[in-house]
Amino acid sequence: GPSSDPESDPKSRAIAGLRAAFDSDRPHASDPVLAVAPGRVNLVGGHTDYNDGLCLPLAVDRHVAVAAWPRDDDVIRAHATDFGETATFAPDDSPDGWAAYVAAVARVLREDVTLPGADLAIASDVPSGAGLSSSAALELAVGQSLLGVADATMDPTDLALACWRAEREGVGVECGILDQFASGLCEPDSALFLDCRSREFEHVAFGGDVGILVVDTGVSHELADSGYNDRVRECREAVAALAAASDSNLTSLRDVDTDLLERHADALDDVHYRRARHVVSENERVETARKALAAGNFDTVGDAMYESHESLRDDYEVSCAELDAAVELASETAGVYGARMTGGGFGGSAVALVDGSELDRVEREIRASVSSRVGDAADVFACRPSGGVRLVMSD
Ligand code: GAF
Repeated sequence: GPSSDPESDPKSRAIAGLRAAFDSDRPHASDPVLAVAPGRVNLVGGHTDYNDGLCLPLAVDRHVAVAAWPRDDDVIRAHATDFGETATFAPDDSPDGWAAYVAAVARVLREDVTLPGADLAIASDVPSGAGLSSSAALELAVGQSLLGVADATMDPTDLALACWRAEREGVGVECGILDQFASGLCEPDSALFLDCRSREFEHVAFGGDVGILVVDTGVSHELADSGYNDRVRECREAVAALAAASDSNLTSLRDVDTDLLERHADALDDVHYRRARHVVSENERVETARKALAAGNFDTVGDAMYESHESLRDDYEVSCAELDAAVELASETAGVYGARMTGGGFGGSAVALVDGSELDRVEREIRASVSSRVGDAADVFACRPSGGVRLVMSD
């Protein structure tokens, strides 16, 4: 597989890419700084983060790696080894495409930290557009590498928040903190229970042997072009209507429970009612899954995942035929506790929670029918819950 092939290891590719792109015109004596940040799946808690709600992600063992050398000016040159492009920009420039993420992270960090310019090379094995948070992984890895070349440190929560601001301000997606916190703060062999209102979190170790399987539908999504910002707006409108109807100062759907929602259902049209019902019920499912995960009650976690998928499909309307097919296929496979779409939706990936001792067989079985059931571009891979962003030795 890809992880056993040194050619495809993002760390080695980032270092080789850095030397190939930049060493010839500016030889370096020192070893580069090397940072890695993971992609993520979310076990349950979809579209709750921007509603001040709860979620339960874990980091996957797929990473964006960034190798970096400091410069003695304030210019950043960034080389994307995976598509052979190099972008060069000064602090006030606003480059397009992938470089926008790099520039946005540097700009936000410079508000708090003195950063020199840097030469960077980026390599990734997090599929992009697959709902696995490749952009947050890029942001966190770039941020950690820039701190590394500056010899600066930052509280991991502050780094995650800086990257979240970079995504919102630099790229224009009204996302919540889920992806940046998952890529920044997860620990191996556990999920991250995250309260997006207080921003407090807890590492939830699995109470038994479970595996994680990702089914990437191959249907690419682009958050900025999708209905994502529409959903953010619909939730805001639902909150305003419920606040008026209940004559209370609730400020987000986190303040709404099933009881309040049902009492004031008349204040909402059908669409806004269903959007709110998804968020309110999803927060409850996260609480349930968190406890069940720690206790080893994986059937309960799995049920919460299936219910979450149905709610995202029917009430929130962010699924698609390929995601539904992936979840259905997983649900028919022995050894699977539960499955749901993960990420923003409208394409991307589904995640399945699997009996750890059955993971290889489950992966083989799902792989055998994934192209006929989900689509020709679909891919299946098992992953291990891994740690968040970190600096690693570069040799
Ligand atoms: C995307 C967003 F970036 C996250 O903030 C989150 O809302 C997620 O969709 C849905 O849970 O990944």
